[in-house]
Amino acid sequence: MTRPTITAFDWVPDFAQGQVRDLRVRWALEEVGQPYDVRYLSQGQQKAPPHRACQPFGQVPTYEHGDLTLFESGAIVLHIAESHPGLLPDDPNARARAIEWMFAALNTVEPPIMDHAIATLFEADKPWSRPRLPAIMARIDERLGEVAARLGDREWLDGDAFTAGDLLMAAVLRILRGESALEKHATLADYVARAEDRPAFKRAYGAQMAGFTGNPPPEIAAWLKKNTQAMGEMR
Ligand SMILES: N[C@@H](CCC(=O)N[C@@H](CS)C(=O)NCC(=O)O)C(=O)O
Repeated sequence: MTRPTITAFDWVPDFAQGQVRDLRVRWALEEVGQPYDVRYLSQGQQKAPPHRACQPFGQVPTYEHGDLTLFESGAIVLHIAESHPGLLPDDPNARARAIEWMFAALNTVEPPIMDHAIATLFEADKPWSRPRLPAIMARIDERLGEVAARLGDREWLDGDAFTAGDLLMAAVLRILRGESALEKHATLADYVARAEDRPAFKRAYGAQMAGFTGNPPPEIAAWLKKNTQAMGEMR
């Protein structure tokens, strides 16, 4: 039986370690018990033609298995969930609802959380980031309140069974790990903690962290040095 190969970075800044999106794919593979190989890219290689042939946007992760090559972590997690038991319920309606939560995580909840990451990290030094922050925080609060209201006192989004919808929702929410924006929604912070306590998550996280054996290219090291203070001030 051949193993799929995914791509991941050999180095990212500290703030991104444990958050790079190959984690979602590793986690899904761990949940279903599918061993995998990793092809590591150094920073910059993701934009070179060989990787662009697999990932048109020049990003990680990708997934290759047999004659199938996929990009987009959500599509990869869905493919893994559809081709192995364990992450999607058998009941067709429950299965559709789990997929609905996958889309909700990526399409409704993640965008304002990524706006926050852009304002406080990637563009922390830009003049437009600070004025934009209150509106971003308000949108995040609204979205997290809505997810918390639907979760209620359930263990997982659709009841007792952890699904690929929970995997992606927890992966998205944990971008705010340790931030008051998440902590103020105590049931969601607990939900993320429950997800992170799963043995499959711990294996995936450990594997991603162990893969950071590379070094930053000089221009990224210089950018980080220049912007660290601005990032600190925006947090
Ligand atoms: N929607 C894509 C986003 C992928 C993405 O943003 N990848 C980041 C790492 S988490 C990346 O490769 N960034 C480097 C770059 O854009 O050059 C997915 O979910 O796969």
